[in-house]
Amino acid sequence: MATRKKAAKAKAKSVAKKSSRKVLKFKPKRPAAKAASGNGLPRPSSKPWGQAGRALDGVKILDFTHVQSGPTCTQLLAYMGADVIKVERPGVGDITRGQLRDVKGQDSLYFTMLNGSKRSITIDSKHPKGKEILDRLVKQCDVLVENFAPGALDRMGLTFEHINKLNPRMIVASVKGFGPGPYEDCKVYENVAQCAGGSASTTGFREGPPLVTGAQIGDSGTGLHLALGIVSALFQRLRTGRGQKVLCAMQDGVLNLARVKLRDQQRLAHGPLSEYSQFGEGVAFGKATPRAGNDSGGGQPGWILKCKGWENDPDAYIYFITQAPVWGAICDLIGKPEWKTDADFATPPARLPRLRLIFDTIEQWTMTMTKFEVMDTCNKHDIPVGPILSMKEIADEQSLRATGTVVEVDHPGRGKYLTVGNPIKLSDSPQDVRRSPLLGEHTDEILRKVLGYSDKDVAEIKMSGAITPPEKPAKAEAA
Ligand code: CAO
Repeated sequence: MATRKKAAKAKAKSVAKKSSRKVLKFKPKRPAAKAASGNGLPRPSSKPWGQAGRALDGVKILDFTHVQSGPTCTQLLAYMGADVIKVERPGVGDITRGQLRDVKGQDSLYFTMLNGSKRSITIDSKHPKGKEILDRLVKQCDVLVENFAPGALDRMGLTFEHINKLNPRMIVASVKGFGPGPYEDCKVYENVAQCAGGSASTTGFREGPPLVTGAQIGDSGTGLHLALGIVSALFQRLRTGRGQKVLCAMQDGVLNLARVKLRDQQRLAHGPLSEYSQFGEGVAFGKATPRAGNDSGGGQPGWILKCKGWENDPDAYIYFITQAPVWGAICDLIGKPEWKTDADFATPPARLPRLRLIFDTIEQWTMTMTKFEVMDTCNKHDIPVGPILSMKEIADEQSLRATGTVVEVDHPGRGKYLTVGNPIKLSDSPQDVRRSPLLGEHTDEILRKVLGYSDKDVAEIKMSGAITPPEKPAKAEAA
């Protein structure tokens, strides 16, 4: 028995030796591999910061996304340097190309602002030749990202099993409205997710109906979560050598962003939420976390207050937080130094039932200045305030242009437009914010350069109808 074990061990050793010899025979093209340090990782690059490529250089994404949630994710990955190949239906493309159009006949801002830095290929995924091209793409890419309605990818024949068989390293990432459960088959849009994720019931004023927020926390928020899932799966793949499924449900993504309200739901079991204005106003709490208007979500009371010009400017407001450590400075600024020692105002618990009076008094002061003057004055005293910036002010803000958060790009059809660049800044990975592609702009290039099709193959593919819109039926001849 022992000798058999020994023999097996010796055999395994010789196989390992042989295979390692095999590996050694392979000559790396780039000297970087030679530079591996003792822990197997490459030595720190000697290139200047920002000149050693982008964070996701070399990662290929098969982008089957549409509308907003999925495209947000793949656009971020493209900004980080991934080669994002967007697959679109011939002749139609992502439905948002034509939605909310501002320039006749041109791709809408809805589309262009969510699909920058990508390449576009048109493929009919239900055409036999189209399926063949897609299989080739699956073999070539690292990640497939999709946000179709539940089951649509499977109906195209792209089940996880099929993909995994073709390319075991491929990561298959999906956005769906709901995770497994009673609603998993539902189609979901932004506001549905905001409602189902607990955001709407906790947004708005107590006396009014639930409100959705303008920030697209269901779509863009979930896309952002998905991007993190993909990068994590890519990192894990370095160890395991295999891909996996990544799923982000929009309901889950919204709930993750609304978690402080689930915190408050549990606190309710132990008494009223004393930092909510409702507490100070003596209004009883119900069974669920209520809407709290503009009350601050943290423990420090905060309200939105009018500033100079509010009568004509809908955005002449400032968010003002009465943070405890700067209470003395606030009292001095607003001309109420006596509140620093008055027992009714001196401590945070004493102030809670008097928030309306306090904020009304502060507002009398903020109304004497513009929101920017209030900000300048308060900043000197470390008082946390935030001007309510309109989208116009944001579009004109030069510091956002300087950091690449707002970027102007040029489009061959619609001219110059503003887009939101990468809000995540990496010190050694330059940003890659380019205009969105025209429908099918890179079909030829991808077929040849990524998938290796010859001239003859490409001609055949073009004839097959797999990458071109279906012919319009000939008009019936007049009887
Ligand atoms: N070639 C051929 N067919 C294609 C294709 C291509 N390149 N690309 C898409 N299609 C087909 C799909 O296969 C699907 O066909 P079947 O239903 O016959 O299998 C069809 O187009 C429609 O796909 P869909 O159901 O995803 O699109 P929809 O407009 O009906 O629904 C949406 C849109 C967003 C509600 C749904 O995709 C969804 O619930 N997605 C998940 C959640 C999500 O991301 N929501 C956020 C959207 S942003 O507000």
